[in-house]
Amino acid sequence: MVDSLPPFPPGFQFGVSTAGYQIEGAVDEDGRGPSIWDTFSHTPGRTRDGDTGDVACDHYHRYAGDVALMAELGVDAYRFSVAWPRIQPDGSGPANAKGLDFYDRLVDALGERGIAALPTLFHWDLPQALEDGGGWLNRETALRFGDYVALVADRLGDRVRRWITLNEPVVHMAQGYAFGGHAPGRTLGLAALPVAHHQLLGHGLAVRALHDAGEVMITNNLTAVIADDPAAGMAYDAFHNRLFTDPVLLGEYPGFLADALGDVVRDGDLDIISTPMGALGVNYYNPTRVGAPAAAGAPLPFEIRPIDGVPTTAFGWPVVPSGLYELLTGLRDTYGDRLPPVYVTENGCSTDDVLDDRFRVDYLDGHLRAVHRAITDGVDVRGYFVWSLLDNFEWAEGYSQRFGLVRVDFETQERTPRSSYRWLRGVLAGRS
Ligand code: IFM
Repeated sequence: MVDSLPPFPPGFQFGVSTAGYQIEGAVDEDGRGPSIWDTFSHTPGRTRDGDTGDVACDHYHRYAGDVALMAELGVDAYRFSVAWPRIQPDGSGPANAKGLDFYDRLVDALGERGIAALPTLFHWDLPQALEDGGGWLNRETALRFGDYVALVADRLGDRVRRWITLNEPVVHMAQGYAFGGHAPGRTLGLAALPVAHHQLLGHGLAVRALHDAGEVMITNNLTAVIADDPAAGMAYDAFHNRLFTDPVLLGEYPGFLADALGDVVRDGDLDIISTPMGALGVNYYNPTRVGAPAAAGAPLPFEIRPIDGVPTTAFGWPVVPSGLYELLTGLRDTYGDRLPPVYVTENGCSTDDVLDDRFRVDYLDGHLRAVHRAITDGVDVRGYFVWSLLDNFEWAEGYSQRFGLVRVDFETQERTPRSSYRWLRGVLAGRS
């Protein structure tokens, strides 16, 4: 039994997060084109047990029931992602009306329940046709992204007032293009760096396309760095965090990364990338401990080390709620008044396949207390979103990692709320 949480400021938003390819299924319906994740998950050996997102949680057909689950939970907002290949099956050209219709229905269903929609415009499911042209290694993809965002804003902008441009560009660059664990499965090492710049350019163009459409933010996976060696710590912080946050908030890249990017960055790009945003999204799961590389001549100036002596999630990720406090106060200390209001747009854990998920309750309780402490100490945090509403397709791990407040039986699609769902419902109902 955990003590009740301290009260959050009036207007603080509680929500849940999901992403298109992880829950929607219906990959061949209503004109949707193939994405890099369809290709990747259908390539033997790429995902655990060969799992794919073909059906996932069948949310495309069951969204109304899922919205009812959110309403019963009592959340203020729902973060989902729009699948680019539903809107532009080939990644360019006019909108596929049926693709937009789905998100139209979803946004209306949310509105009827008084739940604010928070769409993410890119959560890794790039249209395959764009990947065939180089994906995010190609500057053109950023321009195409700006066009696509304008199409979505045109259709949903009358009801959606808050948007996320990109989800976790660092993970998409590192896993998708540098190390190959995610789609599109490229293993370019440091040669993947242009992917960071082109995603950021796409972000900036999206912010401009959304200029009349309310509050816009980018969401990265940020980590608190535990440095065994100061130089290694700074290097890791630059690669993982500042490579993405400095350009959007300060209009510049960290020095050595600016050098590495060279003429990938063209005149005027940083002005576009640093177009003022209304907020910053933070996805936090765990801190990262780094030290100097053991081997001389290692390709990266740091090595990642285990964090001992703390609980770990089913994924093996260390549970350190104070890392979220350090991260939030660190952002304030680094960026000062350049830091816009912050939303924690993802936080959560995978657990064993149980219904009585006390581990998740403790995880969420601890992290919400960390957010509260950061607010008390002056960080302007405006919301917190649990990852995730439902068990879902956890990328290369397929269906083996369960992150849901609600259990999903992937054979029958039955949804069963877990203890954490009831706990959160109690927290939300208890708000004054
Ligand atoms: O499932 C992912 C999500 O798509 C992005 N952030 C981290 C989650 C858990 O790994």
